[in-house]
Amino acid sequence: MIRTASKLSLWAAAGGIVAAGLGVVAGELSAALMSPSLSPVSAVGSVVIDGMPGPVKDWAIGLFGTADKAAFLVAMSAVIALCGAAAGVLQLRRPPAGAVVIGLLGAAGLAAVLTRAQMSVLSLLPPLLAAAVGILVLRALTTRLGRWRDSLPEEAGARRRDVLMTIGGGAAVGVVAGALAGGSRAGQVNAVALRDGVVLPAAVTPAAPVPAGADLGITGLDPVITPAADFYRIDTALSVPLVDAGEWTLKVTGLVDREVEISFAELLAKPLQESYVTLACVSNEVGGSLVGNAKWLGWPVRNLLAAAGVQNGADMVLSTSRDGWTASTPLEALTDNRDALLAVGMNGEPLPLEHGFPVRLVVPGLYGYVSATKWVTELKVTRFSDEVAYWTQRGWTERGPVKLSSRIDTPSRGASPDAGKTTVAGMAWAQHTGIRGVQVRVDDGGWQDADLAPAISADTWVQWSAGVDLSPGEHTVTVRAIDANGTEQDETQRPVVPDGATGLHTIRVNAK
Ligand SMILES: Nc1nc2c(c(=O)[nH]1)N[C@H]1C(S)=C(S)[C@@H](COP(=O)(O)O)O[C@H]1N2
Ligand SMILES: [Mo]
Repeated sequence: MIRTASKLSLWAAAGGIVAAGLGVVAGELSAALMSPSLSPVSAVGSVVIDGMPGPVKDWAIGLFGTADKAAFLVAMSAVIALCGAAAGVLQLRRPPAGAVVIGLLGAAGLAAVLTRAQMSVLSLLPPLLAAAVGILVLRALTTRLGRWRDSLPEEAGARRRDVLMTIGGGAAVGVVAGALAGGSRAGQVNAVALRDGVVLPAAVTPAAPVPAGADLGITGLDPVITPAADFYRIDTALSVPLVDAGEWTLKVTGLVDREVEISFAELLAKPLQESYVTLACVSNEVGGSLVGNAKWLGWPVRNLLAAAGVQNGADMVLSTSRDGWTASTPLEALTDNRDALLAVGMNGEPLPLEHGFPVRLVVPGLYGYVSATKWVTELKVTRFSDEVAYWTQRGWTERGPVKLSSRIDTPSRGASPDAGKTTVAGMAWAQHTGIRGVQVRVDDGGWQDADLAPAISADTWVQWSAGVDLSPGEHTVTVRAIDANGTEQDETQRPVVPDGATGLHTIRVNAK
């Protein structure tokens, strides 16, 4: 007889994983139907993300880049599977300890849902359902395992098949229902369809045409206008907030003469304008790719603020997203002549869902974490001394002007270009100031001027290229930028925390 305790424990662990998995799937599937904007898993994930110490999150973003969410979900699945395995073993040995573990998982889901901005009565049911399904399946499985353990030799085979069928069947149901949950979330949420139905009006004030030659067309160099599909994505939203544009409104509250509220249709009816603005993330390392340039269509925020009547004493606007995330933007940056936009369009299309559909903020010259609120629903006029935004609570500075920066795109790091004349090219940016010059240096040689492509505007990055002479062997190539005021890029190496990295981008190449 091989019905040893350890073998039974393995089966119990497998059964526990299936039970936990079915519970999760039940929760997600019911959430997809009842509360698409908030599921138990996304709620727990958001709580963990919000509570993560800044450096850990920073490390994760640095390590996984924009795949941070996928990596996080894998880690979460592993934790749930471990809890499930433990629940299975416990339930077999000391019932109802396993059921209690599953119940606690459900309670964690419920508690997490309760903390979220999108919470509704309907969003409370899925975690309860998840726990109920998990516990029922766990009990059914351990009952069968117990029968197998206690069976007479002649019925052991049948009992064993019973266990196998239940675990296998449960796993199959889980996979199918899981796929359904994923599919129904995508299918049923009308934000996708609604976005397809949005027709943006033409800009009353179109962007000035992109100057000829703004894109040097060099292989390996990022395009000067970033396609939306390639645009970096950074946010704390584990699942993209799906906002119905027909129901969306933006409220202006706080230190204003009168609160105002604007709908999407009303916003589209305003005289919209278009401009190219380069967005950058404060977490971008020197030489990194968390920066992109797009043509944004929108209405200047200052018009909406003027309609509300900003009161004296205010110096900040706290913008809030549908999912509760906040940014603190200096009032001045939203009201001065830089044309901070309530953006509805990106590169001629409605905003992609993951870039803030239906409306986001775009403020030239400021890092995204203090300005670029996606899925924006409220602008609260306030003071820096009264309100603290999401990332400032986690150690980042309350104001985040973009730092003068430059990057080498080609040759790529560690490349082996042909010795002799080699083209080096990259990007440089100093949003809302503009770039005056870019210089490159080979090894410890002198600085050599690069050729600048014509800039689209002072709010966008510029491409540059330079021909350098490389003798055969190892070399470093370094770039620095000079902004329109004549300020040279800061050479001191500083980390991204608390207000953006500094230092020069250097690549190592081996000329052949
Ligand atoms: N709602 C919401 N908006 C957000 C964020 C977020 O986490 N949630 N992240 C900000 C940060 S840190 C950056 S860098 C930009 C990135 O915008 P993108 O994803 O469209 O490139 O969005 C900003 N807007
Ligand atoms: Mo960011």
